[in-house]
Amino acid sequence: MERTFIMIKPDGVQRHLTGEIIHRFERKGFTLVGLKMMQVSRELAETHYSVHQERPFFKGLVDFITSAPVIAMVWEGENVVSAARNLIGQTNPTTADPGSIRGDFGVSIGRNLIHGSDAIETAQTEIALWFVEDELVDWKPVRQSWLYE
Ligand code: DAT
Ligand code: MG
Repeated sequence: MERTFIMIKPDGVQRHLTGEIIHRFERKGFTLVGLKMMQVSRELAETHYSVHQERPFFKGLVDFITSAPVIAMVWEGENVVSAARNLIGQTNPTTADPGSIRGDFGVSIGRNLIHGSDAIETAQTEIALWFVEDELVDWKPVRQSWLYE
């Protein structure tokens, strides 16, 4: 089973979309294996977004992510990394498909509500960055045989 790192950004938390977002991942069929609310340090935000450090939006992005609490999560399921990116929608909410989280709730790229790992390797790195091993729970929901052949 694959795992991915998902973070509800400060705008998602402030707009009280936490339940709505978690609901979408649960209904889809994914399993929550880790969750915590936290105030992100500058150091963690800069490390998490280090691939973007030369981009003009980097400082604004780090300011934003550290401006108020976030919800950090790990979700599990078959192909969850790419499927979660589909649930989330394109980076810019203006062009994100209706039905996706960003398409349904966002209007600007700098306030796009949620982060999801972009590849299996990135997911492993991000999960290790945001969670320690004993914060993640191994469990098997009883519905599993109704989700997978
Ligand atoms: P994603 O979050 O879809 O993986 P990304 O990795 O390209 O997108 O960028 C990380 C975040 O940086 C993105 O969620 C919002 C912000 N961002 C990206 N491009 C931006 C831009 N042109 N202006 C402002 N913020 C931007
Ligand atoms: Mg990205």
